[in-house]
Amino acid sequence: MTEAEVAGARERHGELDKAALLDAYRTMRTIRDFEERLHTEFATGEIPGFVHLYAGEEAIAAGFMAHLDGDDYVASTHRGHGHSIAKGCDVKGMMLEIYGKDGGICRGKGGSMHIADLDKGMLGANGIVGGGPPLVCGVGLSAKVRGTDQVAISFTGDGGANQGTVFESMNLASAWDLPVIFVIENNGYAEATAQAFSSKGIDIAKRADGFSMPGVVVDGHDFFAVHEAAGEAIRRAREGGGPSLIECKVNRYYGHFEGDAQTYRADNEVENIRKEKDCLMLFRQRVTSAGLIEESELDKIDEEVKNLIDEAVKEAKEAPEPTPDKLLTDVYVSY
Ligand SMILES: Cc1ncc(C[n+]2csc(CCOP(=O)(O)OP(=O)(O)O)c2C)c(N)n1
Ligand SMILES: [Mg+2]
Repeated sequence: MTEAEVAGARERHGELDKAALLDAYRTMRTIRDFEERLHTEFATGEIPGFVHLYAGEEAIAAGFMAHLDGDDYVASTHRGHGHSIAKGCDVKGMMLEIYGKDGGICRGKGGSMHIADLDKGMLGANGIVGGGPPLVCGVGLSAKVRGTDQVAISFTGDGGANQGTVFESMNLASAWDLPVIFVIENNGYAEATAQAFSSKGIDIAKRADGFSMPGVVVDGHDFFAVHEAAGEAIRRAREGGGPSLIECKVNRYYGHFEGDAQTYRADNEVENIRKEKDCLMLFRQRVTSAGLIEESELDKIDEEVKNLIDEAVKEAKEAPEPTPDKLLTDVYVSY
């Protein structure tokens, strides 16, 4: 990249102005409402398949995606609604998809765990734990060979972080200086297994040392902390400085999947986190106490998002199912 291109990229992804703060809040609020509404609707039995909710982890998706352009890439997980919304996927199209309807973002054939929109750089939610990191090595290599300043971010859970695919990808990304960021969303559990049962007590971020790349831990409830760490890693990747590992410590508000009885969690575990660490609450406190944004401006976003989600659910329920003649379309890229 020339110096002018680097300067341009810096400007594009620089400090948060008021519009960027409002955008970040809207993203987090949209994810929260989307997920809370799915929690209620799933209980009615109308939604097919598995649903894994991202509520509680919104600051991570919003903090990273605030730095991305439309042509940057994201590879997500089975808990992918938040990443998809933050990367700009159509919210109503996602709701239709989760309901398995014809107008869904993948024509109702993917469902919650396969939401993808390649036009938005969203490579997909992914039912394969540890499946995202190899994908970002692929698109990262492509961006490098084509000489663009695109970056690629993979999200992986604390459980997924122990998959061989993740280590292999970090090794290759480092050896080839790929413009890639490996994000670990450490919510303390892999299904019902607490992290202490599957790994020996060190921060996952320290594994970066083994691959000669920077590794940092951030509070995944704090949008500003995530945004800052993300900005540094993404800037480095765009400038040709290679990959990074960022571990975000966070909590999930609901079970592993909808329907999980969560007998493995302490009483009041989630209630206490909601009171003390909720990302929307922390964000609101910070921007209003600093005089950056009025409470009423955030309330207005809350209202607009509520209406959007109401409409999305209503439209998804009323939409037609795919017809049998569509059974064999979209199976292969060309056929
Ligand atoms: C390769 C593979 N192994 C196992 C599973 C079953 N599985 C689905 S989610 C999950 C736990 C993932 O935990 P983590 O990576 O911490 O993500 P979280 O659900 O906490 O977001 C497992 C074992 C899978 N989908 N794919
Ligand atoms: Mg986990």
